[in-house]
Amino acid sequence: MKKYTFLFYFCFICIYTFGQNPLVTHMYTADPTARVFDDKLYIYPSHDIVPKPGGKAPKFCMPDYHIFSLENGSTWKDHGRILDQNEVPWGKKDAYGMWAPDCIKKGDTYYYYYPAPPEDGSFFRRIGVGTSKSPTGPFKWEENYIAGVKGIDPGLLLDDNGKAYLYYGGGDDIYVVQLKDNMKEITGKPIKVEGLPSSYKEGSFPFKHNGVYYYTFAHVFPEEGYTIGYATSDSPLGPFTYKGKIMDNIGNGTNHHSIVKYKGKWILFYHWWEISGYSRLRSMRADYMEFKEDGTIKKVKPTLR
Ligand code: FUB
Repeated sequence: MKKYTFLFYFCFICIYTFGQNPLVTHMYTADPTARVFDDKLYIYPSHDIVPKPGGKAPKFCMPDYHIFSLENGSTWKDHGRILDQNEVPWGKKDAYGMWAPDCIKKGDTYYYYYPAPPEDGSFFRRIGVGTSKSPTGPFKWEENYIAGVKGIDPGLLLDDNGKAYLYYGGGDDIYVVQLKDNMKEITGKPIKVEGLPSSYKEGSFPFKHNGVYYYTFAHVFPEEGYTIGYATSDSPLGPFTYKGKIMDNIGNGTNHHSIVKYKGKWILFYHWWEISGYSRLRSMRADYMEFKEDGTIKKVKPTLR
């Protein structure tokens, strides 16, 4: 191999260990929760579809969930549909409301959390959970939603001491609650996440870095629209201190993200709508993210077209 060819491939591998943006093009994917399990990168996104002609389109048309894994550092493998809206034991049928999910591993079990509209048709979503011995399923779905929890966008944190926390909700109703060891029930009452800016909107994603708890989220500024921001705390239960933006607004509509360390580098996963040109048919993407020495996060400049 010639010297320059080698250099080209070396740089390519260094720059893109997560594939090319948008990450998949055969379907619309949004709200990407990335997770690294046993050194392998997975994404647990939601799925936007085009509403049927003449059908009543809900705000977002989201019928099911797929899981993706990164193969050979470049290709995202679609492991197929793992849950359809009409298979949710406690869910409203044909509601097209399968919003942002999350998945974590505790011991040798994977726990998949997802919000869906409940059978009684009430406005607030409930959060269901399924378990599997594999990161790509199949999952065994619990018959009932997690009691005591109402809201969207579950974000999970498994602390070093084995305690797990569920963050969820949108607008002013953003909560955190500890889970029991079985990961399917809460212990104690959910408490409001304190210290967030009033611009807080949705999209919880908590993680821990160098002993600090980072709580990241989407916030909306009237003059700018959706941006991704973060706050930190010395406790998973807060209160948090707002630290600023991770990403500026990249157009109208939503943004929803996750952050993982993979092969020694931090990656921010988020979504945009470069394929459809329509904010309700989104495509997941990723860009590298860096911390400054003081633990604050450098703003990410998305590699848009
Ligand atoms: O994808 C549906 C909803 O839009 C998500 O739950 C929010 O975070 C926003 O991305």
